[in-house]
Amino acid sequence: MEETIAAVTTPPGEGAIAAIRISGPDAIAVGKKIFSGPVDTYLSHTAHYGKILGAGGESIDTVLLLVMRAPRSYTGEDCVEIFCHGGMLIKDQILKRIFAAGARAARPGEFSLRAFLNGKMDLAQAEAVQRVIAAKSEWALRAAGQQLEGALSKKIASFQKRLTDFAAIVEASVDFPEEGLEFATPEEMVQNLHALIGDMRHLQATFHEGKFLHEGLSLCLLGAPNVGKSSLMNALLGKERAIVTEIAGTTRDILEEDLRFADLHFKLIDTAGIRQTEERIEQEGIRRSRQMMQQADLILLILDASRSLTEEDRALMAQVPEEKTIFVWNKTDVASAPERITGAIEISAEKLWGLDALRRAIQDRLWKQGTFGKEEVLLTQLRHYEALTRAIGHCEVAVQTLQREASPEFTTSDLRAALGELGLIIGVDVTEDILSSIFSKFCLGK
Ligand SMILES: Nc1nc2c(ncn2[C@@H]2O[C@H](COP(=O)(O)OP(=O)(O)OP(=O)(O)O)[C@@H](O)[C@H]2O)c(=O)[nH]1
Ligand SMILES: [Mg+2]
Repeated sequence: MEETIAAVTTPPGEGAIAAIRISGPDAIAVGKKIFSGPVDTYLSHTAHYGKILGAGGESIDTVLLLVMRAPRSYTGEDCVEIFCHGGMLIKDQILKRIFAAGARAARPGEFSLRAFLNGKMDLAQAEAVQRVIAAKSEWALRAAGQQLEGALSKKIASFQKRLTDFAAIVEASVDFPEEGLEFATPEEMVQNLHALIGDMRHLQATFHEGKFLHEGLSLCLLGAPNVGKSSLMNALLGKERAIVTEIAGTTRDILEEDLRFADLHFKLIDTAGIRQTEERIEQEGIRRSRQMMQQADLILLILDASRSLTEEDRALMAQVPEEKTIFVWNKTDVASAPERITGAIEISAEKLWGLDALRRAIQDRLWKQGTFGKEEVLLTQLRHYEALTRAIGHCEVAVQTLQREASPEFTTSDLRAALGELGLIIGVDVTEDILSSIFSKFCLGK
């Protein structure tokens, strides 16, 4: 028998109204013990005005109480929700009454875990709940909302169906080898499987954008000393975050700030200017700048238009990974260099010139890079990405076996392994450990 659990579902602190959820087989009985009205007689999905009573029958608060009977509730269990005044003391006292009446405190994510276990949603949908709550941009919210509504689950289910059908053909041709050719030739099978792998890869490739939506994309300001990296950081943020001086080598450490524009969410990173130096602190800063060059999702390589390109500039231009770099020509307000770099965005961090063009260039780069911004199902969770990657691996082994042996029977175990991996995404045969690692990251009360 499941225990009955309860928690405040609204944020901590004071507010006008707070909500408390009680869920489990005794939810109605618990509600009846603490409420002024006959909770056990209330119809499902009805709201009732009354009082929460203390142990001695005194009134603790005037509330609205909502009854939702199983299975028509978030968790799929009997649920009672209490909307009380949002004072800390009131919430505490009501919770104490609820615990005294037979419920225990819900753990983080426990309501959603029960919703999953009771079949109200699959695992990918349950994971989306927290993403919807945590979404920091409209795009992130849209992707999480799609996942919550089951778009990803449907896609995974369609892969599963194709694999199952395929495995059935393979098994039939193993069981009835003489008629095997009637089901499918090995060439046809390879072709089918290739098509499926292609579609799975397509979904796999959306992970970069999906991850970006959730975590924010790292946007790194890189360049030689004194070119205006920190000035640009401040200009983009609209505040004096980083120290700016005319001394080369001002920034020593990595600075990181949240940046939002055009419904997108970035981690903007300022770095130490890269040059040869004997100074130990600066050397360490430069080492970190170089590390960022590798790790960042997108690089703005800043060049100084008030002087000619130096050896250092040219070396950096050659070193940065081209596919993720945008050249930025700064200090165009005092431009003296006759050179121009094709494709570079011309700005002045000091005069705030060209910032819109720079933002547009960043957006364009993202759009060009992938499926981002299109109406597609995105893979946003590492757990899903890893399972899908393993599934693809198993399918590829199956293709190789088919091609080598020209006999399908060796492929069935690989196909089954691939099916197993896909199942993990939507929550078939997942272990307790996986579940607890997923749901423990949820907010308390969700
Ligand atoms: N005229 C002009 N000066 C600028 C512009 N941007 C930055 N500067 C000046 O250039 C100098 C260096 O700017 P910073 O932003 O500190 O440069 P940085 O690249 O962060 O330098 P390090 O941290 O030392 O690597 C400062 O004196 C800024 O005022 C610009 O657009 N126009
Ligand atoms: Mg700096």
